[in-house]
Amino acid sequence: MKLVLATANPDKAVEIRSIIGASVYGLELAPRPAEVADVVEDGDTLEANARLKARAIADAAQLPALADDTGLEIDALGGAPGIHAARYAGEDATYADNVAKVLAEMESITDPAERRARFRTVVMVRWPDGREVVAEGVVEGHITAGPRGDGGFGYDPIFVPDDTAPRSFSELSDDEKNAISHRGRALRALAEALAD
Ligand code: ITT
Repeated sequence: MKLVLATANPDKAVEIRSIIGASVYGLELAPRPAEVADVVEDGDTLEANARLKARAIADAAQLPALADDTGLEIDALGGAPGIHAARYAGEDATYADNVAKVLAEMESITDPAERRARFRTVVMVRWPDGREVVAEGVVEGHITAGPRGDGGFGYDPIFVPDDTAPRSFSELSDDEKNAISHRGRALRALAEALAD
């Protein structure tokens, strides 16, 4: 089976390759075609945004495309940043800008029980003819008081999964993160659905 990766985020691409490579035997994953313009992610849900990315890449490559859309839901912020995780601190925000904004907004909340959050990923394979297979993965945890660890990307330094507390995602090895992460869970569920 040959799939084209829809993500333009190289950090996500590394994780997707590692997880799906271990879950689907004989899978060939082609890189995102360089000539495809950035996809405007203006859907209202993770699934809608995954579909926008998968459709654009499947149409351009005329091959089935694998897309992932991920959100971080923080209860104390009413579910924000949610589907707006990439640009939470503004259009050209860096990972550090987004992390700083979340920490500033949560500064007054000191009880970890009131800092509950979860990552949610929707993954999709979409064929050029419109057929789709969709799966979701969630990991529950809390937001730290400050960044911890050097690994991972995005909000990893401030997210502690319940499964590995007190270590943040950034304090885990790549394999440890993939074994419990939103993306790992979503992609393994997708692999099962594809096998069916
Ligand atoms: P593509 O749309 O091109 O795939 P993106 O970076 O916009 O890349 P998402 O919309 O899925 O991807 O993710 C939004 C942001 O959420 C992303 O830029 C990171 O800041 C953050 N994020 C996603 N996955 C993450 C993870 O596993 N750990 C920490 N932060 C993550």
